[in-house]
Amino acid sequence: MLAGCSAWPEEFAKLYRREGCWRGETFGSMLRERAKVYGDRIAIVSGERRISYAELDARTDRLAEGMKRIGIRPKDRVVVQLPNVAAFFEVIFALFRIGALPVFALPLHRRHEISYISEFSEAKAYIITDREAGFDYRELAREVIREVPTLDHVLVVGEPEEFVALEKLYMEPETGHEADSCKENEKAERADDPSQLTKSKLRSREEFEEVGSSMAEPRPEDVAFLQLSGGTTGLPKLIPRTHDDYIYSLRLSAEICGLDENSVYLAVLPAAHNYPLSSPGVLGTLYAGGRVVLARGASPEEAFPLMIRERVTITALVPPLALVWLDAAARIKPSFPHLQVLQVGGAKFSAEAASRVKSLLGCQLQQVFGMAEGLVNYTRLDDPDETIINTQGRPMSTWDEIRVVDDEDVEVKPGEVGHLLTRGPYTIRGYYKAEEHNARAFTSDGFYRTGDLVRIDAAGYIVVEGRDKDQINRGGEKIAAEEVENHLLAHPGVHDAAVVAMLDEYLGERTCAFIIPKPTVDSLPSSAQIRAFLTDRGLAAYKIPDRIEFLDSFPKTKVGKVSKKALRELLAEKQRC
Ligand code: OOB
Repeated sequence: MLAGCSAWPEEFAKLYRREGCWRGETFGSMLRERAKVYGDRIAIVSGERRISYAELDARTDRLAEGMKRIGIRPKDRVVVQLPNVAAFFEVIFALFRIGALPVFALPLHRRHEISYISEFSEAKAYIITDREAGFDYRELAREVIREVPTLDHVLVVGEPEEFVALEKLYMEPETGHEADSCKENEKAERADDPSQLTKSKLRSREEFEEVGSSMAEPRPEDVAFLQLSGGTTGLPKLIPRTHDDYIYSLRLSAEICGLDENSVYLAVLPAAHNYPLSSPGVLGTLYAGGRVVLARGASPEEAFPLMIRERVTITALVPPLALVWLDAAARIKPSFPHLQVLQVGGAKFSAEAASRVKSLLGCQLQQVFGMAEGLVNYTRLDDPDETIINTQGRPMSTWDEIRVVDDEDVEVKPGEVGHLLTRGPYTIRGYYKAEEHNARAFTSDGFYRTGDLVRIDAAGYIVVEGRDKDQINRGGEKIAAEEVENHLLAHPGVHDAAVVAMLDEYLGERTCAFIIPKPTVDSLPSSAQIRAFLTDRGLAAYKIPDRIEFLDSFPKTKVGKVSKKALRELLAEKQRC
């Protein structure tokens, strides 16, 4: 296994293989197999582009060759920050084929997050799009490469400016000819001289073939990629997922969601999130031989026509988006004759909203309670309405082990609320290079402490009751309070800072920062100044506090720690006024 990752103990690995959870597949072989079976059938629809399985497979191969030519090797880390475009999947499958590891960044991440994960993972390359949603990622790349010495390459989907166009890597090295039959997505300018591809890294064909042939195929037990954790600490944590464990999770997800080659999955959430990637998401749909439709925006105006045109059968939303869709559906009464399942997850979906899904959208609701660390729970499609509306589902695998415990790690009585611990065939045994944190985040026998407070009903279904982790769940986007607090503390006018969740009708939660100003500072910094300061530090916009309150001191717990509970109560009082 990759250095810095925790493998499953051998007896568990044996068990998961014996029980058929881990079947020895890799993502590279999975796509090859699907291309053999489904050849000309469409795998991905992105705007006007329709890419067949065979084409996806062939383009992935060419891209993998191009990446090897510029020096991407097995186990190299490559930060991928792309919106929902077809290149996202060509890139990750190419990296999987090489045995290099995508490190998934979210489109909303900015200098602080990208520099940190690039540096921490010692990434060799950073793959971006040129512009998206009014933001120029090349400008971000310019800042990031100044801070991260390991980054040899910036590859750009679209107009590369001084960087390298990803499209050039699909070309044959000697001729400079594009080896691609799907030309409409290519940019006009192409290098006649392939040595233009990168300043120094392009190898001759001989050298490349020699290096290429010495590269071992990735193995199923190898780490396939690193994903970002929602985080509870000052610095984001990276989650290593293996081919074996991740493919198991998406195979099972596809089964539970009834996917087959006639399924059409609409991806409206950013595909780098674990939920739209694998629950069953894009990868589960490809596993089942279905069709993935990529949406650039999630609004009903964009998504509804696409649902009808592409005969979408399943899609996945976070609760705030589901509310917007339900309101729009109540207004315009659309008809989605093909839609079978609407998944809602990532944050708690209210029973009230859940009960409106079937009548307004004409499909079954499926609640999804999962985490990038592994465990995913689903309500089943044939569950009674009451279960679907009031619970967050049950674990997808019979090999998922669940414990609900009190503060002393003793199991609570059935039906009582406690901390959810879990281990299983697709739940990690440790974060990447985080030994100290792992000792706290996992029990000594390998259970992951999810930080969620849950109860389990008589039928074994989980109801999420709250959270004991220091995190804000802002409509599905996770924010580690400590990370934002550390940035606030760097402000010269801030003496102390505490970030808490603030209840919000639409997003479920927003963030509020309580600040004690430095007594030595003449004038109090304004909320706007503090926000601008955080933005300047390169923090993603969704982490910037929605509300800022100034206090002279913080309420304390009996042991002298800042009482976030008291701060939340204070906030609720202020909200009532
Ligand atoms: C998903 O993954 P993450 O890693 O962004 O966030 C995980 C956390 C959970 O520990 C829980 O606190 C919260 O998000 N959460 C929910 C929930 N789904 C996730 N809380 C209440 N109700 C739900 N339905 O969010 C994720 C990963 C895979 C599938 C679905 C969601």
